[in-house]
Amino acid sequence: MEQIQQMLSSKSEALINKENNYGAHNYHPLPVVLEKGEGVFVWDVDGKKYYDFLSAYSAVNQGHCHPEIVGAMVQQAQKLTLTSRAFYNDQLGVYEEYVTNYFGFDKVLPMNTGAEAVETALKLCRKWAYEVKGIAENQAQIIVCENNFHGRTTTIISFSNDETARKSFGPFTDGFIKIEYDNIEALEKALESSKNIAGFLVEPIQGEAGVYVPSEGYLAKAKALCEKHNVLFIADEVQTGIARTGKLLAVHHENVQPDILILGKALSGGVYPVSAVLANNSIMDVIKPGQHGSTFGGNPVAAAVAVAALEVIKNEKLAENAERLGVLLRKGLSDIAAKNPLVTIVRGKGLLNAIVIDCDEESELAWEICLKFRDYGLLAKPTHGNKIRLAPPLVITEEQIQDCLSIIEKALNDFK
Ligand code: IF1
Repeated sequence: MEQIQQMLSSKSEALINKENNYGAHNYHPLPVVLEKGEGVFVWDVDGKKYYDFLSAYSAVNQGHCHPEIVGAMVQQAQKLTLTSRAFYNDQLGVYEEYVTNYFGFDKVLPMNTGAEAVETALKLCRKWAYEVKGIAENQAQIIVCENNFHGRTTTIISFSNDETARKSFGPFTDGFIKIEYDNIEALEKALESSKNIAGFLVEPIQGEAGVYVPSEGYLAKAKALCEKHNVLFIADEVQTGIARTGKLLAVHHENVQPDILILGKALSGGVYPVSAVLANNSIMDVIKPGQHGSTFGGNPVAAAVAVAALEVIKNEKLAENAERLGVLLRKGLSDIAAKNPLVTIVRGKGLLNAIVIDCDEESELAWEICLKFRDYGLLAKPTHGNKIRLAPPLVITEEQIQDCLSIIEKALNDFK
């Protein structure tokens, strides 16, 4: 730690100290203080330039400060920022039409953060279960997966099995059944175990678990089983959605259309908190005035920003770019792994990838490697101790990927 501190400028150190002194200690950031971003790059307060291989946990898919998205935000912010949903505004309907056509659903319910959208989906699912499926009040069960990550609210952590995220935050919310991820038999058994199953909530790729890609066919089979049991298939695409994995949605790799789709993060290109829940009328129409909402959800800035962010995805063919460059990145990482025993596994889809470092989850090694990446001009962060997520903005070029592979190889060689 001493050595790391030495390398920081006094400017960085002063800013880090402010966060330490005046901010709650709910994070342990990599020691780098950023002040500017453009495309795949960010700059620290001393002017040093880095490749961003975290992309704000996949929120900045369109690249930092995309001029069209920022432009839409500035323009709208100068005209009208917030009306609340007590009144109509001239942006929301336009966005709602656009986003529902874009993803192929009848309706959207706009929220702000990913966790709020997950909460919304859970409430929607339960209400559908009571009012359409006919489950007795308060009896609905929702199936979730082990090692899930869906956010930080009290209900969401109720079905997490990350003890760090749960400890001393109870009592928790009932009504969830946890099964093994990527285990279709476990899902079938759970679906058959009770008449009170309302939904199955799943991440198409588990992000927090270290970019765990399920077996081919898992999502399609899971969707078919849900259909058979009249259970809603709820896809949390907050992290995997919006071109990150090489398709517009990760479920599209298996031609699945979820009953409820949850989006966040890149829905705004990372410039503003925008999240959404999409569903068809038979589900969404159970929500009536006054039953759910948010002061900021569906505000005109969010609406304008989201339309611009989704246009960029299409216009710049970012799903195709993620698909093509993802293959290249994993090939390069596998070549590095073949020469360096420190990297035991390379996995991912599109530009959502991870390497697993040959050490246990308590080891500091992956953290040290990320500090070395930083020194060489690339920012990434360990997850679950020994995995490093590698997820650059989707606007990255082939040449830049090669450059980054050289940085990664050089940094890893320092630990050989
Ligand atoms: C943190 C991980 C990423 C998500 C999925 C909902 C949400 C998230 C699939 C909630 C949020 C975040 C939040 C961030 C860390 C992060 C994360 F490492 F935990 F898994 F992205 F990789 N569903 N993911 O991944 O969205 O309320 O945050 O907008 O520090 O909590 P949110």
